Amino acid sequence: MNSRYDGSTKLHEAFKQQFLIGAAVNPMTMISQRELLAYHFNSITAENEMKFERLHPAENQYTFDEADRLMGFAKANDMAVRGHTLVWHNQTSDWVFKNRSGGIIDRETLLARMKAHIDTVVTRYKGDIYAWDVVNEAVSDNGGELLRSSKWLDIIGDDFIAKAFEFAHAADPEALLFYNDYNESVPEKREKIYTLVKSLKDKDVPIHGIGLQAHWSLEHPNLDDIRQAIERYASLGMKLHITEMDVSVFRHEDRRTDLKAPTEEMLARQAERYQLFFQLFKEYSECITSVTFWGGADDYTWLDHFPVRGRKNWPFIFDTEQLPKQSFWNVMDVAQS
Ligand code: HAH
Repeated sequence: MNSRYDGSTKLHEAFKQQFLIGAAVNPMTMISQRELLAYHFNSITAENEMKFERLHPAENQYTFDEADRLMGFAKANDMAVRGHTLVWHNQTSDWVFKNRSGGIIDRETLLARMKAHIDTVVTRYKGDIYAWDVVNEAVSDNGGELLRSSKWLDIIGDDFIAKAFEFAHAADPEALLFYNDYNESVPEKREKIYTLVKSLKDKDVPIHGIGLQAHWSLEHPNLDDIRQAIERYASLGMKLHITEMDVSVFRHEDRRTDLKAPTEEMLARQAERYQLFFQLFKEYSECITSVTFWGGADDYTWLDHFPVRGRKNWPFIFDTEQLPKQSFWNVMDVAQS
């Protein structure tokens, strides 16, 4: 047993009465974080490998190799898989919206392409992917506008969202289908997400849950706004998944690039925040059934160099050596309290 993961309590076991504990993975971290992932997590999501552009780069070409490897990793380690994501305005191949001469296609053609994509992908992983982010980030961050402008919206119209859910449900009637978004706890956007999901529900669209991305930071959002978001979404009878959690050590406006490591103050505040978040998740574990981090440990995060080039971030509960931070111990305390 010369492993670092040698019998101490596993995070996912500590929360087995409440929710799954997930991590987003990619082909690199499935190797570099293999032991950590296998030990502490019982659910994974593809950070990028199941996005439209990766799976379906040309109309008659599907590329499933990396996604299949991820499914194999999950199976070998007895993990659940959340699918991410079927319909999104980003990381979607350009061909989808164009005809052979480069012009924009019509509604019926785009719906047929959407259906073909969803059918093929959802059917391939039927029975193995238990939940899908069917539509990602369709709600606008801007003022009065409900839906963000996108090619899906422009070409198909408002019902592109309902259609995506219907196609996914037809392909796998057992899969849990989610609407997933960020800034989910900001009151104005929360109300828009609520309005969208309510309208889907009122039309009997097969939607089962809301994904709260939870890209949070040391001060934002405040706990009360998160609580209100959970309550508001749960009031629609939706299951809730925390889908992409990370806690940036920088404020949104902070642009500094000089830090080589997080300060003690940042780590202490982060640990405090993680404790409060997990207390809240535990309190609402009737409706929250999965908590996924958007990575495994601080050695790799999409927040390195985003949104500030040349700046590293340390948003997780395991450090750059993949060892527990104070945040991890605080989360464990919540599980055992
Ligand atoms: C998420 N968007 C996406 O859902 C996920 O697929 C991606 O890997 C990372 C984050 C969050 C986001 C963004 O990409 C850009 C601006 C705001 C928020």
